[in-house]
This record gives sequence, C-alpha cells and structure tokens, in this order.
Amino acid sequence: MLGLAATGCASNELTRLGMPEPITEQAERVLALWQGSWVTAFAVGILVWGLFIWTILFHRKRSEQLPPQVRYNMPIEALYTVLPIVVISVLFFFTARDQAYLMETEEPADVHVEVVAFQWAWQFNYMDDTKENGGEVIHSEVGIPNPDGTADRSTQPTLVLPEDSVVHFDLHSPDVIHSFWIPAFGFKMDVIPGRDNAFQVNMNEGTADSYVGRCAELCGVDHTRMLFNVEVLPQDEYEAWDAEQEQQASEEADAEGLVEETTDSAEGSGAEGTGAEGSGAEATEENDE
Ligand SMILES: [Cu+2]
Repeated sequence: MLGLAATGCASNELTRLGMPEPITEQAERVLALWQGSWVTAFAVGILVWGLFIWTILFHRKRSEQLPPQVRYNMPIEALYTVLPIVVISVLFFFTARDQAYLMETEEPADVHVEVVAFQWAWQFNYMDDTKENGGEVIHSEVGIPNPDGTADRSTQPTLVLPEDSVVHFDLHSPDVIHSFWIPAFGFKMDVIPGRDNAFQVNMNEGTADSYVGRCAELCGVDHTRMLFNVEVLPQDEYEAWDAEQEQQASEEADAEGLVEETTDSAEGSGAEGTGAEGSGAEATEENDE
C-alpha cells in the first residue's frame, strides 16, 4: 500500500492494475478481462490465506491427544476437484469470448493501414487512397533504422490515426517475426513472414493524443530500435493531414516521373551505351556461373 501511495497513482490508475489507459473499445474489453482475472485471483487468494490463518489461529495444538484423522472424505475431495475446474472454466469462457471479439474484422473500416515490420523499423502504408490509384500506395511512412540506437522520438516513424473511427491493420514482414504493439490498445499481434495477420480496432472518441508503439518480439540484435510514435488526431484534422500527405506524395511522384522520363530519353539516344550495359550484365552472369 505504501508503494502504491508513493507512486502517486490516481485512483483509476490503481484499478487498472498496471494496464495503460485504453483508447479503443477492444482495449476496454482487454482491461475488463484483466481486472476480472485479478478479482478472481484475489478472491481465491483471500479464501486460501483465510483458511490458513483460521487454521493457524484457531486450531493450534491444544493437548497431547491426536485430533480425529480424516481420510477419503468424499465431499471435501469432490469440492477441491470441482472448485478449481469451475474457476478455470469461468476464466476460459471469458478469455475465449473476448478473443473471438478481438479477432473480429467484419465491420467495415474507415481507415486501412498496412504495417510492414522489418529489421529494424516500421513502414505504415495508408491503403485507402490506393482505390482511385490502381492499387499503388500513394503515401506511406517509412521508418529509418536509427543508427545510434537511441530512443529519440523525433527520428522514429509516426503512425497517424483518426479518433472515433474503425481502423483495420494488415501486418506483413519481409524478414523475421516481429510483433506490432501499441500499449494503449492493450493488444499486440505477431507480424509473421508469409502470413496475413490482421485485426481492427474501434478508436474511442476524445483520445486525440500522442502514444508510443513497440516491437514486442525479440527479432534480432537491434530489436530495441523498433520504436514508433502513434499520433491520434480528431477526425477533421486527420482528413486534412491525409489530404496533405496524398498531395505531397503525388507531387513527389510527378517529380520522380519527370526525372525518369529525362533519363529514359538520355538512355534512348545512347543506344550503344545500352548495348554495352547489356553485354556487361551478361558477362557478370557468366562469371557468376
Ligand atoms: Cu521487431
């Protein structure tokens, strides 16, 4: 109690029992499961400690006479077989129910984000603009593996999400298993090469703020660098941000297109150069063989 008082916890921080404040409906469910499990654990603990204390205080050795010896007491044996089964079954029921709810991806989502986890950073592809763009990703946030390994938030990639909306995540990894974890979601999911993992969340209203994200699977020597920021914006601000990103990305694409065209025409005029390049490539292939 002194420890708890010393940390200066607010009352709802205390009842969350170490869980961060939930910002999605799913996180609220996880928190409820967490609290329910603790209530059960405390109830069982209090019962067991109570029996111990009661026995120690009221059934101490009183005389040299041996107390009645109890063996094969069926009601007691049945009780302590059945009771744990009941406790486990109740915990199992709520866990299975909540897992099914957390894995649901049926509801149409407002925002689709493809998360690519790689050694050792994150890429967030905003997939909603791809519909009008023949499947090409227009804007994405690509993290740069932080060279000195410091936890400098300004060098980390930022995932931007709107509050009060349904967000769908598709998780992909090109190398090893990572785990996509936003503590405020009360949830994490492995990102596995060759496997399409997905989940979605219902972002709560009034959650606009900055949060943190992590890789929660030891994925290699620089696993600790896989940090990211999460910026939750009010819906109108998100839309403005999204439009701005889209415009910026298409401007960049246009600029790149111009550059490509110029190089194409330059290469085209130097036909000999291209031929030489071709034979060079062939030579290298032969060497490799
Ligand atoms: Cu990782």
